[in-house]
Amino acid sequence: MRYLVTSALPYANGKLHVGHVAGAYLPADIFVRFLRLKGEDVIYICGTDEHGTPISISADNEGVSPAEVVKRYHDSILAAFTGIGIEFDNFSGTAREEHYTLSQRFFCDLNKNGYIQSKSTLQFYCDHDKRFLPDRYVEGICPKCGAGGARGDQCDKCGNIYDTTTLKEPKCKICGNTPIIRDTKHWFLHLNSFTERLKDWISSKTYWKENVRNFMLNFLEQGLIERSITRDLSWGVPVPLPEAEGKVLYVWFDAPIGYISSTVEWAKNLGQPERWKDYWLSPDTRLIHFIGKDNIIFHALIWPAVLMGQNIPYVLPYDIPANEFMNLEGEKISTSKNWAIWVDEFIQDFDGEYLRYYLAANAPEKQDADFGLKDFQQKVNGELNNVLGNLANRVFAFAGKHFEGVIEAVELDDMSREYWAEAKEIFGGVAAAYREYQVKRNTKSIMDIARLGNRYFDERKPWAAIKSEPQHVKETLWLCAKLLNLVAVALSPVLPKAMQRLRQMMGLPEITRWEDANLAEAVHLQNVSALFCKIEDVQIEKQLAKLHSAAAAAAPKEYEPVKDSITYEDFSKLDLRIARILEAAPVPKTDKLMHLKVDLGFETRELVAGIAESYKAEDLVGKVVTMLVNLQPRKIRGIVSNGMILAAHSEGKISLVQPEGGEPGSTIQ
Ligand code: B3M
Ligand code: ZN
Repeated sequence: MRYLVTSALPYANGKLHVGHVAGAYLPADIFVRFLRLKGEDVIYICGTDEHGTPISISADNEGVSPAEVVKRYHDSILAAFTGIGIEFDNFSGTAREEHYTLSQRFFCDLNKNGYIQSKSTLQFYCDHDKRFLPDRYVEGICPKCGAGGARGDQCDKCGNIYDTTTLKEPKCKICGNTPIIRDTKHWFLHLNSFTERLKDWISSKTYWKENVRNFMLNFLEQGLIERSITRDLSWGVPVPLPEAEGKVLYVWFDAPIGYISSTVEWAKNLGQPERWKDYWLSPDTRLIHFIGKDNIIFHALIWPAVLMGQNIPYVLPYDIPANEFMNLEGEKISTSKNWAIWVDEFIQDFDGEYLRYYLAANAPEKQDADFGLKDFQQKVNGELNNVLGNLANRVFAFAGKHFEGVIEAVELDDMSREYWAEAKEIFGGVAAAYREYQVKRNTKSIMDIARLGNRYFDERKPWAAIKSEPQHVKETLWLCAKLLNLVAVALSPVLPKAMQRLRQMMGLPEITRWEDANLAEAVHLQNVSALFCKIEDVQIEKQLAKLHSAAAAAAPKEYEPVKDSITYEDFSKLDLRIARILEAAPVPKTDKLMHLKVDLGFETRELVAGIAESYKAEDLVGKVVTMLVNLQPRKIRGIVSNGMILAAHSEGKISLVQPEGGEPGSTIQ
């Protein structure tokens, strides 16, 4: 038997936050590490999801190519994973050539087998930008719940899907104009053809998590509708049909194929290009997709249907452990509101393994969980430090002081044997729970072993027995060493680095097998140091302040609160000059922005000003205006804007501040 483990492909459109890690990545990484210890054949595959409209919208806004956005976030996401010890066998991306070819093959197979039909549909079209506006390119008011920010055919607020033509007050995301509705041809996956097969297949998955299995069975009961799998976009996998020029595959169609293309890439890099088949085409494989609950339909229904419709007998998912969400300080994590803890920043301030521990101990397995910074501190200090760190510390210190760091393997007395039996029983449950993805339960059980160790040490009072009963003390230390080693192995999937260090301090080799938990020979302590450090209150206060100020900075501003008055010194930092406009041209695809070239006397400069709604380009040329010249240059829509023109704003109208006299370059004070 082989295991092929995947985690949802993160969109290459933003940084990684703790909610992502808790849902789809850490649980998978822990599972894979456990299987490896058990000697199972397992590969862990992932990559970035590099298509979809949010990516092309970001690229448009920044004036760069989608490939550039994708590359930046791919690298940032991978670095964050590495920083918290999430190790894939391969981390690819869906904009790679291999992925395009494979996705097109998937489409062709479904098409040949009669599972795809084309038909003409109504879509929003922007007459100003001369393009269709799929998915997030249009925003309006949800016809079902009245929430703003609803997409063309789906509202994120209420989760409803509706007919595009019913969206209220639609606006083009690029230019803000009201789009029109136009006819366009699209290709649809005929999901209903798979209903019976899906029903049988899902019904047989009695071991699936309730939330996934029942949700899917209910969904199937309601009847499956066809799903559009193409879009009018330029960024994506081109639809491989001559009559589909200018159309690409829908991001959710090609994304799961990324699991396969990433495995193909893995095999190639390994120098064994056929190796991927051992996993994807063998009925012996257990394909396990770790995802967040918002991705269930795609993985448990549409993706299996797509696989069933292929000419090649791909394996179907064996299990889909979907996790619930992780909130932050009682509120939903939101990237747009900047209410998130970003992994790359957090691990600058705290050990990445502390984050792993907290997310494991507080995993959103059966219900939504909450990330609380004080709770994080409490778990690190109260459990890692006070329970496990304390046990290691007192045992090592005692053995160092009285036995020169050597803990002999001795015969255990009855009392010690009872403790050992209790610990072994907990340990036995840990292996079974890892197989069932119960990480939260396991961190608790393993801490219970350490707690038991502390209780035992207290009860045995080696400090009182050292003179009179040295054998008793040796037994105590030996059982404590065995318990510490048990914990090291059991907790190593969660805290690979710290547990490896614990073993090193005990003079033991790297943990490679689950059986390493059975300590049989004497321990020679070496390079003993504290296993964990406590988190101070000030660190948490700083973190909370950072979180709130980042969210406040992202919040829309209704009005500017009165600022403190500034000094003359502050004012004198502003280098204000007279400038004459030499050239003006509206920035394409925007309503507000004007690209200007100005004469400053000492040089000519270019800048972007938000005045296009109030001034025509031809009326601007020759105007003498006031300008802030020592502002840091900023890229706006791909143009480097080097300064700022002053203007009065009143009731939506912008009026340039024009001096009565003065030559270009004259200072203004
Ligand atoms: N990128 C959605 C998400 O991050 C999506 C997962 C794809 S898995 C094939 O929620
Ligand atoms: Zn538009």
